[in-house]
Amino acid sequence: MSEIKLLFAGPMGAGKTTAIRAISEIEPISTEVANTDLIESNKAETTVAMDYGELTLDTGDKLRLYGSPGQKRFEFMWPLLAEGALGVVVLLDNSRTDPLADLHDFLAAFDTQIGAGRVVIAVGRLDSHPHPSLDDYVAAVSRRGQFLPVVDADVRQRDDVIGVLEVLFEQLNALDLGDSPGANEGDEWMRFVDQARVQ
Ligand SMILES: Nc1nc2c(ncn2[C@@H]2O[C@H](COP(=O)(O)OP(=O)(O)OP(=O)(O)O)[C@@H](O)[C@H]2O)c(=O)[nH]1
Ligand SMILES: [Mg+2]
Repeated sequence: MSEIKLLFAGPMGAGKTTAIRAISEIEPISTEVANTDLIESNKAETTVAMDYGELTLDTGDKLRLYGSPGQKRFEFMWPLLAEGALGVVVLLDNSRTDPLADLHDFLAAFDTQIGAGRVVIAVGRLDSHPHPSLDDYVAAVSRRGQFLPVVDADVRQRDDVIGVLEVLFEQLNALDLGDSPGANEGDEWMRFVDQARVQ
């Protein structure tokens, strides 16, 4: 039995709180307050500290799901929340003003985790806002000399969020985890990926 920490990061309104709510088996702990920055994101509430949810696998292994606050003024919290995380999901929102600029901000913020192969990018609202395309994201990542998976997801859909975690775990499975957090969890990743597929 093991406990695995994952972090959902990304800009304001990308859907970190929504994604955790979609898959958590407990009522998520959230720190929402009224959103006063309606220009940045036109939604009623915003996270000011973190989200927390849990997902226990059939094996008994527990995923501890953390979500970061998206507002730039909370940027200092991103590395704190990423500490000890086995993997990071960066959620982007294609309807924002400049999603490729968001991409670069978050690639910079999670440079260490990307270098360690622990990051996946998930882009939302591609159906209503097809540009930039997933290929544009992949090209922007590779121009930086980085490599990581880029997928599309509707974070309101549980299956989509599970699908993003599958991609993350496939990526983690390919790593030689050495002495890092979750070093002995390779088998659990595979089991998780298998389970996730049959759900
Ligand atoms: N129409 C539409 N809405 C979406 C889609 N994906 C996410 N949303 C909505 O976008 C909003 C995302 O809000 P949150 O989950 O609070 O976003 P967040 O990333 O936690 O934002 P902060 O905590 O403020 O950083 C929710 O109202 C979702 O229902 C989509 O594909 N289409
Ligand atoms: Mg939030």
